[in-house]
Amino acid sequence: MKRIEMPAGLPGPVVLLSHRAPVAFRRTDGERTARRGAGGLVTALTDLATQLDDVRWVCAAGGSEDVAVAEEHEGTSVPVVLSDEPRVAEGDTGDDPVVPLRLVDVPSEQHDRFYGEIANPILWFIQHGLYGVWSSPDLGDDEHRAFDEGYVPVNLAFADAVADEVEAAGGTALVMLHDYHFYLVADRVRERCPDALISQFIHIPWPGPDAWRVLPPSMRDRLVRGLLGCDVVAFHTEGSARNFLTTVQELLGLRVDLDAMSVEVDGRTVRARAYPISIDVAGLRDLAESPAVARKAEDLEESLAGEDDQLILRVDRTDPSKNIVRGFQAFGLMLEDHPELAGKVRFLALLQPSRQDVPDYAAYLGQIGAEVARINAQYDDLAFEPVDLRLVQDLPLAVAAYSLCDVLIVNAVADGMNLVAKEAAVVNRNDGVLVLSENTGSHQELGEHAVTVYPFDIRQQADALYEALTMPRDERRAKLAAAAAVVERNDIAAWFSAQLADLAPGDG
Ligand code: GDG
Repeated sequence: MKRIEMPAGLPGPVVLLSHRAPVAFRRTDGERTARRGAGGLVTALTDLATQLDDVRWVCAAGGSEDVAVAEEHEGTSVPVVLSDEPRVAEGDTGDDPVVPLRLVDVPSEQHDRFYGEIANPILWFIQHGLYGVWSSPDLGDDEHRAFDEGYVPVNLAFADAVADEVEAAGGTALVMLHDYHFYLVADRVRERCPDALISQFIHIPWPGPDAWRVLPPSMRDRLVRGLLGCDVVAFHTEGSARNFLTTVQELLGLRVDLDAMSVEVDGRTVRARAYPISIDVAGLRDLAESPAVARKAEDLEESLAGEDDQLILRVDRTDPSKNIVRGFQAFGLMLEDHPELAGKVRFLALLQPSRQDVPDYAAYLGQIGAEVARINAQYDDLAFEPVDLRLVQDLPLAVAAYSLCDVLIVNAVADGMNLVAKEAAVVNRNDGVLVLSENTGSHQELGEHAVTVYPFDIRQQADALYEALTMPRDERRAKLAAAAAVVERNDIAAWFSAQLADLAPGDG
């Protein structure tokens, strides 16, 4: 990643909080091993953390070996080398960056309630508009218990770990909290550390106030109040930032200023801001040129039948918010409309099974398989199946497919940003066309260089796929170049720098 500009005057150190850890310890054949944590956010935060002179990182202990490491350090921070070969730092570590990690362990039953019953199903569903409220959710004793005995105490445990780190640094720090798991952290940290500068980045959409009325005031007011402990509450889009402030106004009755995008709370100003997240362009291009990706690309090219054949791609977690089933339905409809394309177009879906402990997610994966089987059965006389569904976790394969595809479809019902669209734009070398949902954050930056889709309209998505597949080469090339330029301008370093600049004294 490019260097991040640190503006003058920020209080040190930086204290980061994310649910996922940048390293996962395991015990294999009696030996302790460690590997880097998965996921784009953790990778980006690792790049940030390793550039900062004074940083501490609070995150969840993910397994028993993480807990063992934390216990060996008596619950205090563990110095960890965050390189390609991560390890607990011992002795002289040379130039390798060492980051103190505070691995927070909470009782597993509490954690399951916090994560598997509130954050992932309920908050995720509300914030992506996934409920059909005539039938769900039903909030009964289990959900109330999950909130009171899971989400609340787990948030307080993480808040106390963050506050301990701030206090250990003398009470002033820049605290950067991440995501929907931790809505109750900021006001607790504020209580204990009134001089800390606190921001929270929310990576998923923030809907308007009415969406939050799915929850009773005892839950929703508490969540919103918790966030008001921040100095800055940050989102991917202006729309989410505005929705946050109108939620504050409608649910809590506070007067907000939509021109200044702020609200006064207990004599403090809380700002709502938008910073569209992006990717490490150079890092991704390096990966795209690696032997591992080249091998995957060769395999893929071999599996594509003829010279003129075209490839539609999607890369997603099997999350209902990604709208995978409607995407297949649209593809099926397009083939019915244009039978001449059957046997010429393949739809490669690289899907990572996600959150299979949540019943709606398990059912969704079943629906995906059924829809693919339905379409493929209609064309069983072709040389290849129209839909090539692969349930895999294989980043080199995904990047190889980004580089080769003719069309990338991202038709999410709602998506905070969607990094897949940005990644494909910078590594595609086939004048690929982006078919992009209007409900993604990335549509705000890339929409004019994409074919827009309306995620509930299957007819329109079928027509959009056809338009993308038949678009003249020149137009394809121009759109892709323009999309790539947008991503290059606003890369991940720019995302961090903009936030840090706004947090520095004098802004506001
Ligand atoms: C949340 C928000 C927001 C893909 N296949 C593999 C793999 N990937 C990587 C992609 C990409 C990431 O996963 C997916 O990122 P998205 O942004 O598309 O989606 P979410 O997971 O839902 O992320 C989203 C994001 O947070 C950041 O703020 O954009 O709106 O929902 O980077 O390359 N990674 C690995 N193996 C794969 O097979 N390891």
